[in-house]
Amino acid sequence: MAKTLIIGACGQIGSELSAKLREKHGKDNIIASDIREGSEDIMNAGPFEVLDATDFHALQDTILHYDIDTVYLMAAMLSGTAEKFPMKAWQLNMDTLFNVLNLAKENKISKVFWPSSIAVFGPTTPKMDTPQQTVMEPSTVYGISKQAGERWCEYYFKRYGVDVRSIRYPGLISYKTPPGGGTTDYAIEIFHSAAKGEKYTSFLSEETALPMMYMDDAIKATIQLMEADADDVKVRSSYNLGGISFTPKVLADAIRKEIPDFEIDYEPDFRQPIADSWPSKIDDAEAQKDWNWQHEYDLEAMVSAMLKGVKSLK
Ligand code: AKB
Repeated sequence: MAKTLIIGACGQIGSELSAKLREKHGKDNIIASDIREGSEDIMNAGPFEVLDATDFHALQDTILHYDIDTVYLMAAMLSGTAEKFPMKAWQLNMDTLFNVLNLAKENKISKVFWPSSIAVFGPTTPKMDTPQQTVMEPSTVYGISKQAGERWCEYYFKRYGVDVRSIRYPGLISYKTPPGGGTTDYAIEIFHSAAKGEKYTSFLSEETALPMMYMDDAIKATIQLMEADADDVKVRSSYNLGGISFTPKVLADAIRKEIPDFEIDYEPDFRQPIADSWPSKIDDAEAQKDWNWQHEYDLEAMVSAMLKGVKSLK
């Protein structure tokens, strides 16, 4: 069986993706890696490598050593942190992508997954039902790196035949591994406060609507896209992925259906202008048409899964 390398396997998406792929393909076929050691759950559940994917030779050595066929490049600096360290974010987000694309170009791997984001859109993009192809003038470092990355993915596909596939993730909501420095992180923090019986102070204003998705749906979409026939993958920049759309106020009201005395207040910070520049709701008709995408979790199902999950951590 061909082997798969996950870069950024200890992160929010990487950890759940590693677990799902190990369950599906057998633990020895999935090599998890990250820049540093992570939780025992990931490191002891199958092969694990400490790997800096900005180092081309270290990455190449790992790929040749394990005879890797497919790479999921999940390492990235997210929007909030990237605004604090612009050059570091650009370097991490772009160098890792070029390293992986160049190894694919040299036929050392045959398939690549690279995550893009709703951050590729900007203040001039239509906010409602944002189409696959539209105005894209991102105003954040993270968004600029993702938009450039999308252009490079498409270029490598057209020019060199690299089989690279990508999704523009909305804000992803999960409880198993904490997120790292995103603008949509409020939608996770809120559950931890609610489950502890604490008031939550949101760093986004009550009316800020953003596209979001429960992690199980995001993992399902990622694997479905990677398993699709190459001919069906028509978009080689990155696919829009919709999911659910809500504001902090709507989310707090949904939590109150299960925890009636839950309290929230609002103190918008530097992440508010980032959120204001992003779409409120995404149209994912192309993903539906090309590889039969359909999300499962609506707001109610997501809230109930999150509260159950967060409580189980205690
Ligand atoms: C972030 O908030 O930076 C990420 C994203 C939407 O890509 N969750």
